[in-house]
Amino acid sequence: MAETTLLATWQGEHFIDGRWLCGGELFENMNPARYREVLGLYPRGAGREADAAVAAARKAFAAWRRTSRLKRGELFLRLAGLIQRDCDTLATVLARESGKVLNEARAEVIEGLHMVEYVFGTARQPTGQVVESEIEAKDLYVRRKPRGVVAVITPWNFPFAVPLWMLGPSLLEGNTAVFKPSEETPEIGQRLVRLFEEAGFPPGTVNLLHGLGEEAGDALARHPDVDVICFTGSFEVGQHIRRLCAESDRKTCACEMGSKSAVIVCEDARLELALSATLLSAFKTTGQRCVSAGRVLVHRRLLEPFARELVARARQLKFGDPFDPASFAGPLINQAAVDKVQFYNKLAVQEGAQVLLAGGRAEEGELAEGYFMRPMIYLQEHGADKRTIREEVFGPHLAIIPFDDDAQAISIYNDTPYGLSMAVITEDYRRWRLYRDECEYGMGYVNLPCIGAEVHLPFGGVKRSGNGQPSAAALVDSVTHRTAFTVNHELGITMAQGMSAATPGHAGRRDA
Ligand code: UN1
Repeated sequence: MAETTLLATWQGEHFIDGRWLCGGELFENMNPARYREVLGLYPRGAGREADAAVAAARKAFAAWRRTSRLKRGELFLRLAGLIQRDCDTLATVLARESGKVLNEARAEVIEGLHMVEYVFGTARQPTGQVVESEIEAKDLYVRRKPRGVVAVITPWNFPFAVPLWMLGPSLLEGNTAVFKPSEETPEIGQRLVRLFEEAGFPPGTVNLLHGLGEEAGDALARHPDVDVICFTGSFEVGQHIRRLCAESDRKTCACEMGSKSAVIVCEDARLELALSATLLSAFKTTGQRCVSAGRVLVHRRLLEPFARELVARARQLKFGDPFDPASFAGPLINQAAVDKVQFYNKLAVQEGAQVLLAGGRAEEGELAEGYFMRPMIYLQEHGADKRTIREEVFGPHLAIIPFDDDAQAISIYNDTPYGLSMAVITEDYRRWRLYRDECEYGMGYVNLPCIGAEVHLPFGGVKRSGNGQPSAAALVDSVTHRTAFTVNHELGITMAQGMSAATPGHAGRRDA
């Protein structure tokens, strides 16, 4: 970048084994709304720091896993109080470095808070099962055990809530963690770790490793002493992590990756509801949620009024300063994101789309200083050879795709490599049931946008969107293993399945 101004003085530090550490090469945290503004400097951790952080987590695991689950849970109650105390500051930091509008940044802090409250609330809930045996004198138990050291590698688009979806269940279950926040949003990650420290989590239970994905993130993913990788990000990186896990002798992962989510507007849809659901799904967060809709499938009978009104309303959306209450959404995160959206905007035209709203870079006044873009909306028939209606764009880029009946809508919806989120707009209970059962997704909605999940649900997808290990409430399955434990209460041994238990000197019994 040519000229830069150092506006703020955020100073990044790693947090390893309860100590804040700096040193070595630094990277800059830039403001996406004013791309010449450096918000802070952070250490560029890699192999050496990853080793230290993993070693600290491994050391802390021994005592942490033996600490009462209830005591571990109580620390989350304290953490919740601290997040409530700092909510406004956290929202401001989040909006500044991610470009998310303040109201949404606040909603994300609240989403993180909800996860922490949920984790506290579940601490006293039963976690195992007592199971009957075919032998009367035996008791069987299913008990969850922590897996060990969890690497938490998270994206910039949800830099507060998503880390908590992963850190919360991991720590409650007795794992320890190394958290690598996105290099685009290191400050909010660091603030979160400071609150974990203040809440009293013991040294080494939560470690913070700053750095670039291909350096610090990769070092963690390859580390032989990491047991689980919790990752949210692109399909390519998720695939790399899955490969590393397949080659390792014990590592597992929970990956949440890309999407080409959609809103489906049925023949009987209420137009107002369909329009609002589409605008929110496609353009909130500037289209940068993993669940953002890149497609709206519209019954041909509604196509003309829907498209006309959608475009009229999209023109009125303000993409501007994250701190201006009139802004609907802010900038894209960086130049690479702008380039990607521009590439797909152009490709849509090459693929014969009928452009209804041109989109492109917004450059008037102060917008020229940030990564601001306007929404693009186009009409496109579904077809096997069209990339823009199948590939993830991660920006304000929306295809309107007509359909003639429910069966066709379902087959269009499913005809992408992804399966994350789906919203169907209909008044007909038979119809939404059909979409519920036939569409491939992780999160389904009726008469709502396809964004806005709550934390006490599983969050994940199918096909290229996930590896069947959802996050948030469902992460517990990825960060624990279920052990079977059997106790005999009689003096002799009776085997199950009718097997003889006779050994020299003992007749044994085989009367089960
Ligand atoms: C994401 O899409 O990157 O469901 C996370 C939602 C939010 C989380 C989104 N609760 O829209």
